[in-house]
Amino acid sequence: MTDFFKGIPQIRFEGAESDNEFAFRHYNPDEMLAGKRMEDHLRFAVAYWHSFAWPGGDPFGGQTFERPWFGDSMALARMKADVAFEMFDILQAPFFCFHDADVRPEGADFAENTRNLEEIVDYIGTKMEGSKTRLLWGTANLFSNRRFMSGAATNPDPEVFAWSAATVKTCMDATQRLGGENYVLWGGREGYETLLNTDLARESEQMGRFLSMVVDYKHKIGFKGAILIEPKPQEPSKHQYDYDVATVYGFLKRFGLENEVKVNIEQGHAILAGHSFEHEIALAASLGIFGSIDMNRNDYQSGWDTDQFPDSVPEMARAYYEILRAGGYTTGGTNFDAKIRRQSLDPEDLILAHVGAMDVCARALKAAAALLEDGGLEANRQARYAGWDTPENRALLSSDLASIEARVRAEGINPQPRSGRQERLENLWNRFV
Ligand code: XLS
Ligand code: NI
Ligand code: NI
Repeated sequence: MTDFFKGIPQIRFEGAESDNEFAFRHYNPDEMLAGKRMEDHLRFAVAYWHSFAWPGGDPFGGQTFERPWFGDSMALARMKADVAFEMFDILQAPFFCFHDADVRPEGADFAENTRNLEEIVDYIGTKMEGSKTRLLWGTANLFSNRRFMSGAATNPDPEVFAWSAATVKTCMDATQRLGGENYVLWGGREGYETLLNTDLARESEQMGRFLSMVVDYKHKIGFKGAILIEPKPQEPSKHQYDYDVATVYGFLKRFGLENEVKVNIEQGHAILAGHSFEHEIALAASLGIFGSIDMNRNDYQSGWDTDQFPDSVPEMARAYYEILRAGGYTTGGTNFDAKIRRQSLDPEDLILAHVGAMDVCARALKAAAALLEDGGLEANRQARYAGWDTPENRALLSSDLASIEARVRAEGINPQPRSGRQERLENLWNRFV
């Protein structure tokens, strides 16, 4: 036991009327919604990096947090894990997610990195035996160390490609060892700073080969989870190849991986790409590649990927509506890829950020589930396309232009526009949210 969270009680559901700061008002794990427990719908995960590894820096200033586990030794890495599991327990978090670099100190070479990782993964494995918290996903940090400054899989230097491939193998092993339900690839530096020095054709070939090797290795070790790509349009690189869901889908098709790899969609990344969060989720679901979400929010004025905790129920309700409509998560979940602000120094801040965000998501989920149960939106959607239900009209899609022309003339087809009813649907939406 560390004393970092001393005096902070385990958070329990007390209902909307509670004035206890350290309680859930809406997140009630056992409450049944649309045939499932709320906990099993939401599948919350804590992100190790933001909560335990981030020092509080921004582009103009360094560390603001002083945590007793900051430093480079294995002993401190174990203390970090102790604190992390204490927080998981306080929150009763069903899942967590991590990068290799979040949990182990950087070694002098590849062998030491791997040794450090294996040792700490064993330690985390032991902690998990005494905890309800499971691993939603593991991943490799292929962007912080200076060796990755020109990319990982897309690096012009084949030695960086090799290092990255070897590192991903060790991280997939670690994820497998801890029973992870997914393995994520976020290509923060898989992109470019300037086209003046970049060979696009080569870099995308390298990235395709890299991903194919990841999929092959998954099958080789019998990893049962999903491989997920996390799209983001830019930042830190000027242009990132996994720009958005549509771009990732095209990439997967090109390399024949569309049935092997899904996406992990992050709220802030969707916004950076000029989309809404629900757009990215709905598109992924329609393409059959929806996997999981990184839940957070951007600052809409600064335009950065500020990774704040979500605070808007109406916005999150749109997202959960699309997730429910897609049938809910399978291996995925709601990972809080979110960090407290650099002025939020207290241990309480860390806990209450998660408590508030879990409540926001729970409210959004409840609204979305009620709306889906009401059925009004879906009935309207169905009615809007009902014309396609007749055999003659379905046949249009397997017909040809000349035959269609003949039919239009013969039947005197003359379409009459019908209302899209948008405002009526928005009114319906607002009755539930
Ligand atoms: C950064 C990404 C990162 C991934 C995991 O913008 O969101 O945190 O989720 O590497
Ligand atoms: Ni992000
Ligand atoms: Ni993310």
